[in-house]
Amino acid sequence: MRKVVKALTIAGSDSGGGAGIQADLKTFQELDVFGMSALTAVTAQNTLGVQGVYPMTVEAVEQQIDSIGSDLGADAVKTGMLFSSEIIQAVAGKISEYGFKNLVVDPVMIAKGGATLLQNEALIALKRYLIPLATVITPNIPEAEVLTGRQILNMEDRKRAAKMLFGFGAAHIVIKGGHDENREAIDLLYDGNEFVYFSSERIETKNTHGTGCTFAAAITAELAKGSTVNEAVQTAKRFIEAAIFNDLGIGNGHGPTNHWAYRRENK
Ligand code: PXL
Repeated sequence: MRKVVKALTIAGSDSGGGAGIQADLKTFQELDVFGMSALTAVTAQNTLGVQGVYPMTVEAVEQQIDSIGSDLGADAVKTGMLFSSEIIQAVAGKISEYGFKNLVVDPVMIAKGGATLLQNEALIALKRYLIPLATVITPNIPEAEVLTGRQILNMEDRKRAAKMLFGFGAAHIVIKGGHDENREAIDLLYDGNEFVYFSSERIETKNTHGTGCTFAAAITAELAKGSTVNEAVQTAKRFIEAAIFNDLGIGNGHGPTNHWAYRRENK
C-alpha cells in the first residue's frame, strides 16, 4: 500500500475559511497530504475583519497534540496563530516530546485588520522555545522587523535580518516579500550559508487574506513528502501565486485566496 503522508497544523480557526487551520487543511489536501489539526484559538472572522478571539486552554492544546502524537504521528508540523506565551511553551514542549520533524513556524502576529493574534509578551517565548526547533520560519517583513527589532528597508536589511533569525536557532529562514513595494515579490531563503531568491510578478488584488498561512502550509506539505526546503519553498511559491491570481471574489472585504487553483493548473 502507498504510504499516506500526514501533516499537523497547530493554529487558530478562521471561521471565514481563508486563513488559519482552514487554509492549512485545504492546502494539505490539495497537495495530497492528510491534514490534522490542534486548535489554539477560535476566531469569529470574515473578510471584513476579526469580530472575536477565543483562546483554548493550555490543557486543550496539549491534549490535542497528545492524541495525534500517541497514535497517528505526523511527517511535518506547522504552527500558526499561538496567541500566548503559555500556549507557545506547551506547543514547544509537545513537539520535543514527540520528536516531530519538519517544523514550519509561521510567526503570526496580527491579522490584516490589526487584531492581535499573538500577545506582545509572547514574543520572548516564541524566540526562546519555538524558533530553535524550527526547520523553517516564514516571517513577512513586518514580522521579521518585530522579531529582530530592526527596520527592514531594502534587501541588504533583509539579509541581515535573516542572519539574525538564523542566530535564534531556526535551520532555514524565509523572509517573504509580499509587504515590500517592488513590482516583483521576492522571497528570500537563507540556510546559514547561502541566500536563494524566489521571484514572482506582484499581483494587484485586495484578496490576499490567508496568503501567509497558505504559503507556510504548502511548505509543510512538501517537507512532509520528503522535499528539500529549497524545493518546498519553490512549490509553495507556485501554489500561492496560483491561489492569489485566481482569487474567488467572495465576501465584501479582503477575500480569501483560491486553494484549488494550483491543482487545476497542474492537472
Ligand atoms: O494570516 C494570519 C492568520 C492566522 N491564523 C488565523 C488568522 C489569521 C489572519 O487573519 O485569522 C486564525
